[in-house]
Amino acid sequence: MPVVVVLHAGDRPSGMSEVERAADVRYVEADGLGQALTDADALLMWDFTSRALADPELAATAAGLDWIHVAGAGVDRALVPQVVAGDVVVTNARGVFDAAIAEYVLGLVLLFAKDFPGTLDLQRERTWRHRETERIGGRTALVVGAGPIGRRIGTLLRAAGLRVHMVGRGARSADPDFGVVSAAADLQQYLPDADYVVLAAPLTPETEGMIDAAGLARMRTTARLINIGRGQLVVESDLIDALRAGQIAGAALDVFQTEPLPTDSPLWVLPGVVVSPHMSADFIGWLDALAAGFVENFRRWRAGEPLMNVVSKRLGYVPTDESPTE
Ligand code: OXD
Repeated sequence: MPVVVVLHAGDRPSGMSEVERAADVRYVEADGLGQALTDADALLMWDFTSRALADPELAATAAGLDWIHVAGAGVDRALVPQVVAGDVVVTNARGVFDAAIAEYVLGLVLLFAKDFPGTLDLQRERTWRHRETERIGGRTALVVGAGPIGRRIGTLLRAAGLRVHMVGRGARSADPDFGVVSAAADLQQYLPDADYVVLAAPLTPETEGMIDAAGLARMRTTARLINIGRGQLVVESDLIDALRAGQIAGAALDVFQTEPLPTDSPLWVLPGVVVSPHMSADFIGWLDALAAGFVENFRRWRAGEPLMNVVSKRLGYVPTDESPTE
């Protein structure tokens, strides 16, 4: 029987009976990972936020496995140098989250434009204060990340009347859904045109810190930044400075450099900032959907069939027809 290690943070996946019948499944938290992995064949990173593989010894063992499945979209925690260099195949949960995240982002755009937080504050005070609110129709959203999540965000925002400018790894002029997709290398030049800058890119060496003081200075003073990708896409201290200086109007942040966001972070209380606890993807039923994706991939792995959602370890995400590799 193959040995499958499930790394979790206290909440085991359900719906694993098929896997348990066909494999020796070891459920462990980070402190038990080293021992569990010694003779293992596969690892399910059910806790996709775990930094356990930052440990070089564990990373070397993981690199010698046959397969690592990450129960999440972002694989940045799994792609440590040893894993990238090794032969181990890495897969993820691509596709599970696209619609939920897109809905969440549309909600944030509406929250800002229609000032729902202001309405709730006034309601709490029993104050009747009429205000005018912004239209979203005709506003421009710059969506950074042209993978399935970014594309679904772009599609939904466009359906809601926004003008959408997509930015991906490489530029292209004949994208089937968006026509033009611009290159992330030219991001700085597009920032001044955007009312909403939405970060939906994977965290890779190329995207880390892509929004810094220089980029924030190029954004409109009325613009809002929405980050549902990874905290490290933004230089958080630069963002705090920009918000304090009124260089941008606000930010909706679902991800942070340190999670949970420390209680003394100024982001909790800065005006115009919406803080949420890394939940944009987590629709009711997401855990079952994640487990089902793993079980299907396990079936394929046992049957020697091609796995779903194989990550390019060089790129840091699953390439698709619409996300060119160059
Ligand atoms: C993910 C996430 O990567 O939810 O899946 O951030």
